[in-house]
Amino acid sequence: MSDSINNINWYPGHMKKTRELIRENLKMVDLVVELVDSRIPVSSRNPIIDELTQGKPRLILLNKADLADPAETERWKAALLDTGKASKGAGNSAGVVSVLAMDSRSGDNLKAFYKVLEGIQAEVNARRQRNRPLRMMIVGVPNVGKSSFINRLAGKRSAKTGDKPGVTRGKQWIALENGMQLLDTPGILWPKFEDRQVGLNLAFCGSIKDEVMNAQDLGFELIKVLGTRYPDNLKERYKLDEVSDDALTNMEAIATKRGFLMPGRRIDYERTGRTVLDEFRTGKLGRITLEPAPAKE
Ligand SMILES: Nc1nc2c(ncn2[C@@H]2O[C@H](COP(=O)(O)OP(=O)(O)O)[C@@H](O)[C@H]2O)c(=O)[nH]1
Ligand SMILES: [Mg+2]
Repeated sequence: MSDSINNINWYPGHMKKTRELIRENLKMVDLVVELVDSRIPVSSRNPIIDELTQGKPRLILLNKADLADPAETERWKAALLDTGKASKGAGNSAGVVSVLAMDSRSGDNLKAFYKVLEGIQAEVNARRQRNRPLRMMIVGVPNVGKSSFINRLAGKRSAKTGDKPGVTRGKQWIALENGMQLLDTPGILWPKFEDRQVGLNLAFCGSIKDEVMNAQDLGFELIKVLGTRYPDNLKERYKLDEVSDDALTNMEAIATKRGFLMPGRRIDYERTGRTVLDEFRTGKLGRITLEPAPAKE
């Protein structure tokens, strides 16, 4: 289900257009649901999301939680809620109202999501003269799981509703099981490419094309991060006697254990890198969060 959008380069003109489109869509919704990758909650966030959604309550979903370290996800939930509250602007800016872990593949935690929505609906109703179903849109960078999540919500019960008065022509609303409405097209945001580590993190998670770096180098960079953050996972998965401070030593030990050798017993770095990347992405290396939650003050 990978998106062709991943091939898009985000030029300034492109960003401007996307920003305008999201602003237009924002006028029609009561709530923004921002999807983030639990394994890289910083790198998978758009830098201008706070500015873009100002004035709208926002719900952050730490998606792909099934692949992330549960203890880190708990810490991230608290940290993102704190910063979301701190980033509240002046006036009516609502900011982050809730942060939830989510697995869009299994639909795990969907109940909690609906429960939060109902709380927000009650607040919105209290402010309004006339009650009407909550409307929301989903935003996030490519590959974070927007389509998967929408499919989860839409399920079998879903019925696409046609144009409604006051709704821009051509916009489709998906009716959720509780009667609320979801804009069927998510807002696709760009990640912040300025930082090398952000680019690496997105590539580790398969969120940007592998061509940005060959598997040998990218795999090496991942082994470097894992050696510091999750040495036990490396040790266990590849039956290493010990994990070294030196990433190259670890890479060679993995290759040797797996028999990734070429004629003359030369190390096949390419295959080793590809294997570690693949086993990280599919969760075979365990539940891993690459970006640690900030320490509590
Ligand atoms: N393990 C896991 N994979 C997910 C989850 N959500 C999405 N994916 C996978 O991530 C990839 C990108 O998902 P997609 O919904 O196309 O992302 P989009 O670009 O934001 O629409 C697909 O291979 C999905 O199967 C999740 O919660 N857990
Ligand atoms: Mg999609």
